[in-house]
Amino acid sequence: MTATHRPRRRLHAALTAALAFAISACSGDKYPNTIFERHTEFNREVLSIFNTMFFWSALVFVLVEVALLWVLWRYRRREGQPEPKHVHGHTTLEIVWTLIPAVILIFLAVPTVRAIFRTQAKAVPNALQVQVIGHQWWWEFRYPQYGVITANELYLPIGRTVNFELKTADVIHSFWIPRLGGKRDLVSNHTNYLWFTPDSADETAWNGSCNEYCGASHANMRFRAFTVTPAQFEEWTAHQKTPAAFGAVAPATPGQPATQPATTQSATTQTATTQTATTQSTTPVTAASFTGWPADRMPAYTEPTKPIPAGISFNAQPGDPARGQQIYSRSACIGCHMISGNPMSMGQIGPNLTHVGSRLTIGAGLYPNDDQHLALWIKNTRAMKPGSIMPTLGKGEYDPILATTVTSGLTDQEIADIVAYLRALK
Ligand code: HEC
Ligand SMILES: [Cu+2]
Repeated sequence: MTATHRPRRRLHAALTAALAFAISACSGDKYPNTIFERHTEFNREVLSIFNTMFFWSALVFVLVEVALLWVLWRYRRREGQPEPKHVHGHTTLEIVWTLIPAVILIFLAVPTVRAIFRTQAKAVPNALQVQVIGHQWWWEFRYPQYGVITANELYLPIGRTVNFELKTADVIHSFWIPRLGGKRDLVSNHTNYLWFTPDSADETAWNGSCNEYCGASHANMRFRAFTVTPAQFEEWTAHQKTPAAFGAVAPATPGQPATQPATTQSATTQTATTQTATTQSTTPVTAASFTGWPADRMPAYTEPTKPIPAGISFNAQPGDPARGQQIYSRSACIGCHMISGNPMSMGQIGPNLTHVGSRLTIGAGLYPNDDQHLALWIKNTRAMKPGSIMPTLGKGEYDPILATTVTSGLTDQEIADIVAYLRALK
């Protein structure tokens, strides 16, 4: 007897251990995308619906299993017993077991539907408005009350209700920050709403992602959300509103052409402070103000982990930002990207690059924003991110979508200069 039962006992022990592991997965920073948290009224509500569902499902499970076991035991086969009477159908029983699940479903549906309506109803009047626009395969965030447009990095003040207006520029996407709230779809030709208040959140970074399959780089359509203090948020928006931090040009006054950027100045003489002083920004940024989440305070779970694809390399001297600005301003970039303060760069197709140097990631959270990744990104975007709308621009690189080699593209040195320019756009 013992010999045949031991394997089964081991199986039970293994299953119990697996279950314990699965349950322990429900909490803590080790599971950075858990939904079992209570940082906003939205995820408190989701958690309470989850608990309600879990309670009713567990109850049904236990009752059904007990009834099953009882029937198995009570009506087990006995020696010398006559064959049992065959029956078919029992109207009362069937009505009862149809009604009970229906009642249970009502118990589940009412709080669920109520939560859906509540979270997409009008938010409180002083809520922070954020327009979220999904693009293949990146996120645009607009703060209309502050005149700020940015991409892939969302800043939220702790304690203030944020009202998201969810739209898409192309196909259906879905917005989700698992530990704060969502997910809700971005539907073509339709606006969805969602609001929540990060009222018990720390100052930290959170992962966000697209959760509705949207094409080749759906899995590469991520973002980061940062919850910051209200004071930091005000500083951040004030900084984001200013024109580019490098080589900005005063907007043309009627009848007068825009002044030319100081591209002849050597990069080394252009310190950040003189640049800030020469731009026409209305809100000068002091060195002490908060201009973005510090890279050294990124929690490990928000660090990009994607390795650089094989077969792409880069070799150049350190770039010059002033030369980079000139090359950028006469390249295809300006047709797709906006840099406020650079009147050549008015494109609307790709992410706004006005303060790209202050972002911690590029390519919708895919890679860290450093010289090497930025250079490789510009050199062969489509190798770095499959399907990308941004074309491969490096001379001699193979563009996998056009299936041709780029002959009149940018050299590594030109790319290094552009990188120096973009990195200076803090
Ligand atoms: C045809 C339009 C197009 C052109 C031309 C183009 N880009 Fe892009 N760019 C995009 C799009 C679209 C994205 C977003 C790609 C993604 O993440 O899927 C992007 C992303 C980027 C990013 C990453 C931004 C971020 O925050 O993630 C940088 C940097 C960038 N482009 C720089 C350049 C430079 C420099 C040039 C010129 C040498 C250029 N782009 C030319 C469309 C374009
Ligand atoms: Cu998407």
